[in-house]
Amino acid sequence: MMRSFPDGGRSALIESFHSGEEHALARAISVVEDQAPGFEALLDELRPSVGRARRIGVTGPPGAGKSTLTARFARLLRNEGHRVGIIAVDPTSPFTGGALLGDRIRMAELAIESGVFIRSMASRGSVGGLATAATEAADLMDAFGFDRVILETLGVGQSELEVAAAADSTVVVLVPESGDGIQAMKAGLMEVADIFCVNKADRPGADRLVKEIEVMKAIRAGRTMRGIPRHHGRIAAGSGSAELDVPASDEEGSRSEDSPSVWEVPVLKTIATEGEGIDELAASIDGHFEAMRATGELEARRSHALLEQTRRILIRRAETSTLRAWKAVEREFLEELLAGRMTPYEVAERLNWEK
Ligand SMILES: Nc1nc2c(ncn2[C@@H]2O[C@H](COP(=O)(O)OP(=O)(O)O)[C@@H](O)[C@H]2O)c(=O)[nH]1
Ligand SMILES: [Mg+2]
Repeated sequence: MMRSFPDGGRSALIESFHSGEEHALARAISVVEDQAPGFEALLDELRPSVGRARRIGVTGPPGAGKSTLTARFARLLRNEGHRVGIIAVDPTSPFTGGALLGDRIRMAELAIESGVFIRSMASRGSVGGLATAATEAADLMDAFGFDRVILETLGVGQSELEVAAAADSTVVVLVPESGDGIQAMKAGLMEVADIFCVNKADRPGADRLVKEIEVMKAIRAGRTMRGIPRHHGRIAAGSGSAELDVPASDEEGSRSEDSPSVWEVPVLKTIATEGEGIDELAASIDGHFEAMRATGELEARRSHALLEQTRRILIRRAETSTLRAWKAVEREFLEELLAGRMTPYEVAERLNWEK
């Protein structure tokens, strides 16, 4: 165990964590991100301090202005006296290093100016999935005492979307020049949106995009009324978790279009670079949270997120131990496989440790 905590062991790390030393938070996130030996025990010990932060997901296509918007929003929260942590899931490939650098600089400026804690995470290569790792980083920030945690993630790909969907409130950022709200619908962004933000409203076509989104919302609402639940696709889509769905408090059959329990997803306009519309965005995020709290949706959502996280942890453990065991015997089977004396299925059957 000590091996993974060279600066004095887990209890020392936890001690400096609890006394509010940021380097301990950074270290804890690294331990968790690397899944270093003992990382689960660390999370487990900090667990009693988790659960106070509001989590806000910011997602959308690359270049939509998510980081710019996040930085503005974080500043506003700081001015209101909140302690803010940001997790930027940065999927930028080495081929687009420019954008990555831009992000880093903007974020670094924000960190220095306003004392916002920022952590960027790679989006690939983590066993157990991105959403698990990002949620664990958010748990650490929460336990550390940040009362607002923003998760910025690219709205492309299921695992990135899961990060945003695991938040209490999810803001979907779109821009006029991408032109196509249709694209958003295809990418599954409609399903995760609690608030739409049409950024770069200084560019032509913003009003048209707002209308497009409103139309798609209406189409979706129509579908919802015919019995397709609004939130069931939210986290579960593609993750095979339908069987673990908690009973939804918002069963579609029991609510009507004008019921106060239905959150009307707003479509806001912002110019992030100018800071325009940020107050409205912040008010809307607060409004969403209060509405969820009032209707019991918050509890339902967090219960769902907890089950999802538990399921993912289970799968990660199975994957980790299977891979470790496989690595140990891989060579034994290599020849059999290559010579065609065994099929991959026979190998799998032989190695079925669960039996
Ligand atoms: N004209 C205009 N440019 C913006 C606005 N918001 C962001 N940008 C620019 O769009 C580019 C991408 O922004 P960034 O925040 O990195 O987008 P992200 O990839 O979604 O995080 C940057 O050059 C920003 O300065 C806006 O409201 N109007
Ligand atoms: Mg960004």
